[in-house]
Amino acid sequence: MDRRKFVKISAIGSAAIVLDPSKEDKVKLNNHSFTKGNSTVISTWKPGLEANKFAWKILSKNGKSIDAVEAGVRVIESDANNKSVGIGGLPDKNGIVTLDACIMDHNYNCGSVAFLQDIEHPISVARKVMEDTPHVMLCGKGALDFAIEKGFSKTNLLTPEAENDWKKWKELQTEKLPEINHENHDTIGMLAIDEDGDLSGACTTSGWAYKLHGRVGDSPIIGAGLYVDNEIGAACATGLGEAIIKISGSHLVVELMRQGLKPNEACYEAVQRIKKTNKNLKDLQVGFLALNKKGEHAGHSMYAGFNYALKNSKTDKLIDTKYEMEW
Ligand code: SD4
Repeated sequence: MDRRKFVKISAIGSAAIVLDPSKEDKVKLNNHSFTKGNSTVISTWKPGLEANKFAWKILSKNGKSIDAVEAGVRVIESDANNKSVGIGGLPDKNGIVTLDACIMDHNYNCGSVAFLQDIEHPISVARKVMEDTPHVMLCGKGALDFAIEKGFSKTNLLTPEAENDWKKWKELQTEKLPEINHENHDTIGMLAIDEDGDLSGACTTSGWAYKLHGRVGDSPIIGAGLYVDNEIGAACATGLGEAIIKISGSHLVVELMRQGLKPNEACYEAVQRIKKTNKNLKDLQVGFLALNKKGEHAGHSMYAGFNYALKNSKTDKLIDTKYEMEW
């Protein structure tokens, strides 16, 4: 979409809101209504195919989207072969696995944990933060203590394979971090809409491999790694968290949809914003996913290779997104 058309759409949107502030009419105007039978789940990268199956078990029985996204991403948190999430995630510079996760429901309720250690399911701790505390975000030792108090048990997250990879990296005697690129992505962001037309999302990761101890990425930050607005749609992000945080990426995608953009246009615009706000785009992979109230979905990434898994009553497949550049 060209800039002029986008500005025109924004202007029409604002004028209509001024003329008719009723929420119902605004939603109708923007054509953001949900039709029964359209419940859908999408999630980042190929492992999302497996995660979606578990989310779908809940959605297909008229379950809530919040339960679906939690159940879906937990599958990947438990997958020791996935080097970007939960058990088996690559550690930080000091050889310690630290996890980030967040969850958000259709009522703007959200919960998040960052820099969490020794807990297999950060997403479920994030949900407890959302449901059992007046806070949104807990981190580090405080998040761990809270998890233990809530009955989660400690687990060693560093697998021998991940430890070996870390040792090899150490032996290179380089301070250089591996780029977040097509080889070391798998963070899972998942968005779902249920039969009541309610949207939810979840995002969970072990973050950037060999990051500085204490580094937190976009994934646990509401508005950066994930955002859900039940009137409009939901979005999540994967890739270089530092670039995503700078533009509040997922919130941006949802707000662009509020202005009338389709999911593909909104994700495209967010990637353009990353282009504008970063001087060096070499190896700067980011990918956005969006799902709107009608169950329409899309993604867009900076570099080739980003894909997302889709499941609904009609289909179960992996979709390659459009992108800006080849590697
Ligand atoms: C981060 N966004 O910690 C995450 C990394 C990621 O696939 O998405 N990897 O910056």
